[in-house]
Amino acid sequence: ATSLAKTLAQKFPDDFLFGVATAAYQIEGAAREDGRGPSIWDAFSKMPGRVYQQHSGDVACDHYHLWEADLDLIKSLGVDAYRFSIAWPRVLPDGRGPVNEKGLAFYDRLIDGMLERGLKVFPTLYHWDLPLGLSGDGGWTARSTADAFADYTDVVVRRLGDRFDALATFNEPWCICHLSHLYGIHAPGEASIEAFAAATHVVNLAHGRSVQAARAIRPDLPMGTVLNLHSVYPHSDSAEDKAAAERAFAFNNGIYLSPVFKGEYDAGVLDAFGDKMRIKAGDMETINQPLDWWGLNYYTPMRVQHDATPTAPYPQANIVPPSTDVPLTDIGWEVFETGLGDLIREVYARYDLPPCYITENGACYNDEPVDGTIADQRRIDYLDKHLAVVAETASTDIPLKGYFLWSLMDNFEWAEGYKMRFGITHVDYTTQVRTLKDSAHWYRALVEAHKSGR
Ligand code: PNW
Repeated sequence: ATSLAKTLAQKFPDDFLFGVATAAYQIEGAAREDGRGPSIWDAFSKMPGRVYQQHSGDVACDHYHLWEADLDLIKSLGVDAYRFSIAWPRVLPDGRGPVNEKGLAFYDRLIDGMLERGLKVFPTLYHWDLPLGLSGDGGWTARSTADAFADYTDVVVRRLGDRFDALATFNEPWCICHLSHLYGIHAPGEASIEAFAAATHVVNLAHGRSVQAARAIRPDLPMGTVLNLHSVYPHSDSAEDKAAAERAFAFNNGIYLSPVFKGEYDAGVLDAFGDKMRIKAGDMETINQPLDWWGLNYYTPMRVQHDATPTAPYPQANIVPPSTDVPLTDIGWEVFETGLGDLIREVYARYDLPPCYITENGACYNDEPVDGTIADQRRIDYLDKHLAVVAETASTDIPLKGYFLWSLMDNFEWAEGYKMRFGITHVDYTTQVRTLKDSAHWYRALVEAHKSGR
């Protein structure tokens, strides 16, 4: 395995950056400690039937207390950078108003700990833990939440921003809008076109407002956003399915890419949702801030088929579940590394984009320890295939600068609770013992070989 990792390592540009990623609610625990306010995920996870066995992030990986050991773990992997998120309800327990110094102090310690260990600091401002207090106004469906997000950005950047290497506003607007407000699968569990359309525009607007707020304090801070784009494929070669795939691209990707990078919504999106988006004069200019970088999260492709139902809502495209003869991870997602390369080429062809980091990629395999070893060869295979595509793409004229593996360790996998494991480190949730999986050893060998080769 080590010699294979070496061969792969040689294919990356010298200055390519390797990292690992996590998110606050998925690892921190300490949900009621040091003045943290509740978030929509604290509330959602306690509602019956929403999260697998009503698991919650109350304790998670107890990273709030074990952060030093966790930073040592990251350091031991030899990676250059750590991508994590800042919990808004720790900083502003009610979402707005009084600042919670103890919450800021936690990230202050964490960031200093990263600097002591020579790790680059890649925070994300919002990875889904909206302060519950903002739900009263309508959460992400309310324009006032974009104001609150800009104020929160101001507080964070003032206090911590001098030590950030790059700041992301949002993690995955698609999950915040589609999954949480249209399909109702994630918090707050809304399922309406009205909520979806309103949230989409408010999240896009909040991104622009946040970039402005951050730059007002630190004009040189490299600003970006993290998108989970979908590599969309038509289920068949029929003209109908191809047209459906194009609509699905606009509905799932364009709806975030076009406002941020072109300052407009695609025509199909406007026709379908424009009257429910409550767009005001000047909004599109606010959203369209030039960015220094952007992040792409990629796990699996999206295959779609024309939806012939006469009343089907836009984009009249059904997602076709993976067939049984393709490889699947334990969460049921198709393994298709080609989709990553196709997707990056596609979006660089369609948009004028700054440099890109792969901010998440990884696989869910639920292997448990056997005699102290976690033999997750399937994860190694997944990573090997995807990283080969990343290396190949990074050596073209596409500015692909780095890769963050999801995830440093097993954690609270949202609606799937602790059942689904994406970590390269195994977490025993009873003892909080972390054990490196074979994939962690493999990743370390890859990063080490890359370092020694440059
Ligand atoms: C991303 N879906 O989430 C998130 O950024 C991570 O927090 C998460 O742990 C990781 O991917 C693995 O799931 C997603 O259902 C969660 O389509 C669900 C979906 C997509 C992304």
